[in-house]
Amino acid sequence: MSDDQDFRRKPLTDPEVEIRRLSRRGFLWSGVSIAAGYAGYRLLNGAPKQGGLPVPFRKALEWNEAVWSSLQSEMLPAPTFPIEQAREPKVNGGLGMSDAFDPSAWTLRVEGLRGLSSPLHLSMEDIRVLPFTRICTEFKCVEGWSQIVSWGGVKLSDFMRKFALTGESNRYVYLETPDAGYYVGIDIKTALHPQTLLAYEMNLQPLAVEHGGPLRLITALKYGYKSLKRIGLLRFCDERPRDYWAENQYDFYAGH
Ligand SMILES: Nc1nc2c(c(=O)[nH]1)N[C@H]1C(S)=C(S)[C@@H](COP(=O)(O)O)O[C@H]1N2
Ligand SMILES: [Mo]
Repeated sequence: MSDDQDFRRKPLTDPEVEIRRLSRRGFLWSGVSIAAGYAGYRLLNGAPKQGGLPVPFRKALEWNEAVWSSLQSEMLPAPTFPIEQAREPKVNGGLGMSDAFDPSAWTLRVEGLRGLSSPLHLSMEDIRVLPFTRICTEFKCVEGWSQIVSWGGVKLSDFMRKFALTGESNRYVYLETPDAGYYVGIDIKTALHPQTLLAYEMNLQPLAVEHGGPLRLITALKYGYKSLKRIGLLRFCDERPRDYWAENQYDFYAGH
């Protein structure tokens, strides 16, 4: 006879009896855990201290750090290439790229950084004075083409450090074109990654309007659809923001 036949034969218990039995057991267990908690507290209180923390807490902290760094290591840098291999990518994706756009009148609106009571409006001059970074990585479109491209600009992490604030406690960044026709959300780890730039240079030239000039996002870890061209708004937020392609059944994280 197989086990599951055996199981089916087992008489059903009256649900009320079963509930009473379980709650009595629950009550006993709660007594046990209060006692265990108190014993644990006594132990902790008497525990040797290391760096101002009782050792068990210190261990938990170390464990947290190990988990965190293993999460970080999932975000290894994308491979880089010699700049001689860089070529112009094709112009792809015109969402939010309306004709009526005057790059000389452009400003970047920044909202939601902690400690920021009203939005910032930044010009390209404000952005050009920030530390400059250039990366040469493979730009991959989910449609199946890729191209080695060099990008220059300011790391989003440097930008965040400069403007404030404790943006790192926000969980997401939301970006939108000036006409709100295209919009993207990225998680904070991607935002802080050293290969995530606010780019204004492509292949050593000023970023052309059709490639997202004056300022676009570049994230080397993600498919091209996350790299929003023509940023009008940058908003730091706690909830996962809207995302054009995630709303159209593509992966929000878009890793490749
Ligand atoms: N504003 C805007 N940004 C966008 C898109 C778009 O349609 N509109 N398409 C994305 C996609 S799918 C890709 S592959 C890249 C292409 O960038 P490129 O035109 O500079 O090659 O831009 C991304 N950023
Ligand atoms: Mo793409």
